[in-house]
Amino acid sequence: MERIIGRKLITLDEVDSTNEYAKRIVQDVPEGTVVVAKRQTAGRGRRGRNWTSPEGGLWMSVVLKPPRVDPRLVFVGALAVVDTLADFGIESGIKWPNDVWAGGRKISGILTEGKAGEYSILGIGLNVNNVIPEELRENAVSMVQFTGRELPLDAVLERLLFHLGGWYRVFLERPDLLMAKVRERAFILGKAVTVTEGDERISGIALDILDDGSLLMDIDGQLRRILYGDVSLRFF
Ligand code: BT5
Repeated sequence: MERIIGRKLITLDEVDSTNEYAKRIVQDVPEGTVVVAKRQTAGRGRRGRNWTSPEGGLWMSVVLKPPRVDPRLVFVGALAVVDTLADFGIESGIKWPNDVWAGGRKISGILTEGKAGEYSILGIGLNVNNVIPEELRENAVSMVQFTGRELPLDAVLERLLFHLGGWYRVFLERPDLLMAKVRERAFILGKAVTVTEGDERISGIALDILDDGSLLMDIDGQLRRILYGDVSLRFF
């Protein structure tokens, strides 16, 4: 199968957000187009949160046109990031649903956005050589802090595109296998967590990640399926 992710690459010095840029050009570019920017002036997380994106990190978005909008696309990004980090000798795990953590801190975040029948945008932020600002240092980390030397961004991007291509195919053809791998890579399973879903805070044990991408929790003996939310780990 032809490799679609990265067949067209748009590189920018500065942009508001690669996800926003990708949405603006979606009608004019082929599926698999990748937008990469050296820095973002308005990098975004979920629910309008900020994503700090100075020079030195990898900030990118992939334009995809899958048959339908599927929330499991986020795991294509997470698995590809975990594999990319492993290529550079960094062990990491998936914090359901959209973070990758290494050494107890967040190294990458993924933001998927889609419009049914039109497009899906897979946005990935990966801290590579960028300095983490003071206020995030407790919870965020860059690859360079593990490797001790700066990494060539193009080499990191090359590995990431390679793994994205592979996992995107698995996503399209065998989403059950994609989810099996996510379960293997998820580090929250079996742990006490608090999930914030909208205004609700739900505390319990994270039992499993189901094939539809949702999180199965044990809340005082009751099973509950959480479709999407923010997870924080609790320590007793
Ligand atoms: C995410 O949101 O983790 C998704 C981040 C997606 C960023 C990429 S970069 C390319 C593309 N273009 C965009 O504009 N976005 C995507 P969320 O789960 O809401 O986490 C946001 C939180 O992560 C913030 O509130 C901070 O606490 C923290 N954070 C911000 N910048 C960070 C960084 N560089 N590294 C680690 N944590 C960070």
